[in-house]
Amino acid sequence: MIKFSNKKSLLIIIIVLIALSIVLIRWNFTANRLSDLPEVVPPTAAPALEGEILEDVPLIASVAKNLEIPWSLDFLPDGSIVFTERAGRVRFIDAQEGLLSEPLLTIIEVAHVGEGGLLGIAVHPEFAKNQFIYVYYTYRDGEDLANRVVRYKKQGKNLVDKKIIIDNIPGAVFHNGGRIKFGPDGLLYITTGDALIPDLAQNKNTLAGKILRLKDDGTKPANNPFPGSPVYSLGHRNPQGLAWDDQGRLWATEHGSRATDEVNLIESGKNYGWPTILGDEKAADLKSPVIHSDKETWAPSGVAFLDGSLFFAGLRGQSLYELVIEDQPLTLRRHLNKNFGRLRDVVVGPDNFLYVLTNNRDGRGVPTADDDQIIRINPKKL
Ligand SMILES: [Ca+2]
Repeated sequence: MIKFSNKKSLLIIIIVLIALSIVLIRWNFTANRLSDLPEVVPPTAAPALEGEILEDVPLIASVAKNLEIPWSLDFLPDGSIVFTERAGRVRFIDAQEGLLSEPLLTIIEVAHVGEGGLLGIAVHPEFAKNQFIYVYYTYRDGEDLANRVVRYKKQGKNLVDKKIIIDNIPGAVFHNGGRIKFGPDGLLYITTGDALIPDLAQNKNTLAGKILRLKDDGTKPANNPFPGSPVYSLGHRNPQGLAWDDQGRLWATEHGSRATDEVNLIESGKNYGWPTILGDEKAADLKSPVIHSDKETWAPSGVAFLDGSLFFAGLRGQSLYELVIEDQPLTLRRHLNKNFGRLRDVVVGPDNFLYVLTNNRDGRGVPTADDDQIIRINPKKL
């Protein structure tokens, strides 16, 4: 038995134990991490590569490193990449020049608090004509936090002509939603969180806990389900992913409560149940998810559709999940398990590769020297 001669040796033992725990926790987070990836330039606007060519390229390559909490990315018609960093920077990977060291824009009024900040980004489907880029961010509204969608015009290496598309979306330290995407109908879809007040999700008269739909200038489409309202669907807790499949159906990922993360098939005017039902629970006029994580936590964020599968980024799950929606029953596969830590977004590039954002610098993960990163995945080798 060890006898402690004095308080000093006890203190030394405590310090050693704390240091050992920190090393073990770090090791647990980083043991499976991959590094020294081959580096690639952004894709060109060339047509999608043929399958046989995809067979010859590596599974994983690095597009950009040493980023700070990137949240969302999108492609311009020439293959350049525009992406957000949560603190407020809109950054750019030029198809010719690569990653620009200076942001296109730093949005000063972004409130980078908790899970809030500069979140979603979307390039207008007719960017070649109008140079419009849209972002979603959290800002301070007096004592409160709120979220808005703003449109800019890209002019050279700057964003100019700010126009507010929608604002006063309730915000909070957590549950801000934040994904924005143009649908095949040319309309802008926006996910919003419940701003930590669950009942707001059931109230059609607030913008919290919804998927919203607007025209590109911020006006309301005449065929929205609730006349005069931007609300497209309701009853959401914290949806952060949107993708359309090859049949034009809209899918959304959503952070659940006590695990039970969801993948939902979104239909106009439907109610997705939060906070009335969870997991497999059913109720009249409420839609249950297509699949949920039960007791596991995926913490799903961005989602993309490719070749019969939905791919979604897992934060807590530290994985790229693949839901094969062509299969009946549905199959869920897990890729990149802990290889890159927490994942925030996944987008299909013009080359049909998957582009994935890591999210290891927000204080909830353990960053490696490369983090945060944009990595390119060859889906033919998954
Ligand atoms: Ca639900």
